[in-house]
Amino acid sequence: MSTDTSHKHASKFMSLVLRHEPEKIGLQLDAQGWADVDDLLQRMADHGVALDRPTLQVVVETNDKQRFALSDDGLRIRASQGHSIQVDLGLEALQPPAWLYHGTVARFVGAIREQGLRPGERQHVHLSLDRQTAHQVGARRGAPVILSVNAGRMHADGHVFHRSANGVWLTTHVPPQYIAG
Ligand code: HQG
Repeated sequence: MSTDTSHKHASKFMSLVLRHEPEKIGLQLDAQGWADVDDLLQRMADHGVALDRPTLQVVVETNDKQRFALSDDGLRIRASQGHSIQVDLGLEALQPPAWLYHGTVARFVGAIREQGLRPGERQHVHLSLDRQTAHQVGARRGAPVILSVNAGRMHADGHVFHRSANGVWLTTHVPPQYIAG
C-alpha cells in the first residue's frame, strides 16, 4: 500500500468507528464523542489497522476535509461532524451566511422538495459554504444537483445552525420553503 492509500484506509476506518460504530472495536466514546487516543490505536491495531502515534498525527493533519480533531492535550480524538450515533459536539449556535448549499443527486430531489432536507442516518443535515464544496458532496452519489438553502431566512425564523470544527454547517431539518433551485 502506498502511504497515501494506507492513510486513507486508516482515515476511513477512523470515520467508521468515531462516527458510526465504535462498538465494532469495543471503543468507548464519551458524551462529546471523544475517544482515548492510545485506546483507539490499540484497538485499531487489533483489527488490522496498525498505525503509530506520529502517523495518526499526520493522518489527522493531512486529512482532506479535516474530519478529525485532537484535544488540546493530544490525549483524545473525535470526528468533527458526520455522526450517526448521538453525541453532543458542544457547538455554539451561530448566525449562518445568507445562503448555504446542499449537494445531492436528481433521484432525491422530488422527496427533498416535498419533505425538505432530512438528516437521514446522521444527526444533522450538512450544508456547504460554497457551491464547489456542495458539488463534491453531491458527486459522491452521481451527477451532482446543487440546492440553495435560504439560511438567512431560516435563522430569522428561529432555526438553529452550528458550524463544525471543519467548517460544515449543520442544522436539524431544512423545510422545503427554504430551498431554492
Ligand atoms: C439526501 C460527507 C430523500 C441528501 C460529505 C443526501 C458531507 C434526502 C442523503 C457529509 C432527503 C444523505 C454529509 C429527503 C436529504 N429525501 N433524500 N427528504 N433529505 N436527502 O451522506 O449531505 O466525506 O447522510 O441529499 O462531504 O450527502 O463523510 O449526507 O444525498 O459533508 O466526511 O440523503 O458526508 O463527508 O446522505 O453528506 P448523507 P450528505 P465525509
